[in-house]
Amino acid sequence: MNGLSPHPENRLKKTDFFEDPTLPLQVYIRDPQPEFPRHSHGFDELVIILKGTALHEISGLKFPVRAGDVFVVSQNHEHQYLDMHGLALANILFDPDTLDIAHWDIRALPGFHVLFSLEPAFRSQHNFKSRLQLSEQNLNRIYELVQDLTREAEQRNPGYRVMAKGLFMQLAVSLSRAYSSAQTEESLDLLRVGDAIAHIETNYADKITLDTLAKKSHLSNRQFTRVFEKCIGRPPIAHLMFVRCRKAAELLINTDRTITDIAFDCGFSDSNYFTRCFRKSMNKTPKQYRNT
Ligand code: RM4
Ligand code: NI
Repeated sequence: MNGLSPHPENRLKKTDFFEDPTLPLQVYIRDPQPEFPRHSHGFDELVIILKGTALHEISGLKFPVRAGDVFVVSQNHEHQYLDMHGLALANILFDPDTLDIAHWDIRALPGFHVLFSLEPAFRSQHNFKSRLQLSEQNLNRIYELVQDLTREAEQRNPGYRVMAKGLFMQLAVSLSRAYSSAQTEESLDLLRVGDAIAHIETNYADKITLDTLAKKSHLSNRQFTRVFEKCIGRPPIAHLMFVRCRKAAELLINTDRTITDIAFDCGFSDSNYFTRCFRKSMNKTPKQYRNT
């Protein structure tokens, strides 16, 4: 079972659940969470369990959840809450493409990669032991942010979209930071991989080899490559090249530096090789990219 919905009729649509079509975000406080049939969504769901317990069935497996648990239900994954006892949760629906949260230095946080991509991908292998669990104190603080976000989205005062996105980003960073103090073996494994991904984001301009990355994650080169490809969709060095090209694209648009200088700034030691890589990732040569 791959967890993808075999029943498209149970796939919740953005247009039915996002009350404001101009905001790629929607908060629902389910207190209590009512019975709700198994479903998937055309959006992602950030779930914060506020009270009580339940059995969470996701991708065909069942995991107990309780107050303080935080996890992301990615698009197209089928899920359902069973055996609920006083379950209350904050459900933050978001459209990952429009909201585009993976920017700026949030990418330098290992916990961010874990929370939004690694944990959802490895959940079933880890029996959900790698989920984020907030202390009571952290949960209260996070809940305050959720309430601010709800208020902004409901009142729609001028500037509410920026405020809503800002608050969502603040939530994402706070949760990502909280993940760094996770203790289970499974979480530590994911944090190591998250650390390698964050390392690429911050050190792309320097020499980085597969050996350095695998060592950072305490895995063999083979294991690291397998885990990495499973989460990110490309092998580590191909991802490094992609990140370098993404940075180069920014510099091409925002600066007057020459193409050769940009190649060096982004960690390429040869500008012909840079041009080849760039064309592969962006479907344009650096020159064409700059001129469009
Ligand atoms: C439900 C339940 C589901 C969520 C919908 C939007 O009450 O929490 O998981 O997808 O709301
Ligand atoms: Ni759902």
